[in-house]
Amino acid sequence: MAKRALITGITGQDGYYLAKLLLDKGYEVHGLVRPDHYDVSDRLGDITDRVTIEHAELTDSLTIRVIVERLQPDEIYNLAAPSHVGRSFSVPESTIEIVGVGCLRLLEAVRQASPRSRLYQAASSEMFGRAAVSPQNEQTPFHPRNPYGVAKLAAYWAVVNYRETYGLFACNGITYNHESERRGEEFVTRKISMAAARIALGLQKRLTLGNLDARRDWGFAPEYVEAMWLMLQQPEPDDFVLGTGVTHSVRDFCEAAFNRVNLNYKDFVDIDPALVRPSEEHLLVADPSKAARVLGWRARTPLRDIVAHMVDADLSRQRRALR
Ligand code: G4F
Repeated sequence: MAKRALITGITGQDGYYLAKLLLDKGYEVHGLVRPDHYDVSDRLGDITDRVTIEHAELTDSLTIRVIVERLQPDEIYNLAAPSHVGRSFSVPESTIEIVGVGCLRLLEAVRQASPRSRLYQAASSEMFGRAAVSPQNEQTPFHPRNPYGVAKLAAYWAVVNYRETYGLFACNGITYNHESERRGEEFVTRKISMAAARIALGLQKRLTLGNLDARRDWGFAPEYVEAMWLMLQQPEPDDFVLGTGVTHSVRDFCEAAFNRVNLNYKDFVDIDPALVRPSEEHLLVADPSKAARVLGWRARTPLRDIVAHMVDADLSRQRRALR
């Protein structure tokens, strides 16, 4: 019989790639989306008709429990979150409510109604925040520096507690930044790839950014969902750091993106101090050796190829819109 998976946040970047991966493996895939989100075809594209949509807010424990009880999923992937770190400073309470308590609601639903379901929680490198050491691994102490990181840490500990207290098969994937042509335009990589494409086509004149010296450990999103799946196939539940182990600056990303369209970023980029975050960390880089050793997983695509993939996709999209 086909395995059944429930993905929260299926309309996001990772939700799409994970759903595609699971469908290709023969899973029956259900996706949880907000009740007001009826037409998901703009987000799910070619896989829209292959997934079943379930409607619930992550703030609605009753409906979540009913869905989990009815589906009895083999695997649950909790990817839903307001994932913009900068924005979480203006909405700290709802960030904790959806990310932190939302995860707890799912764990409770599993504990009460479907205890053999395996659960993956999308944890984040933002939990390390002011990291004492670099690179970070599964033993590195946490010190989140923004509401998003605090909320992800609450969810992380809820997962660990339900695993240790109730014996649930629940795992945290502590992911560093992972990008693709499906990344939201509010994130810096997509903002840059889109701007490079639009400027090359004469559709935009300038690009305004914050801190060009901020460094990130950027990987390729389709590879990260493979690790999520692998984590739930192990004999024992565990937590894993998922990243490339290499950092680049926002400036490096800009340079590569504009080079791709034969332009120099220096001629087009403006800096707006308002886009610089209240507390920025510069040391976040993964030590993904445990994932390599236990899961056999490695990030494979170098940044220049990720940039090329994103800029080329945005060029094609913009050209199609012009026709
Ligand atoms: O693309 P970003 O907004 O991603 P950020 O904050 O690192 O968060 C992403 O990765 C985390 C780790 O996986 C996730 F937990 C989180 O959900 C999200 O997926 O910003 C990257 C860097 C930051 O240092 C930011 O200050 O780019 C810098 N930056 C510079 N100018 C900018 C801009 N970021 C944005 N969004 N927009 C700018 O104009």
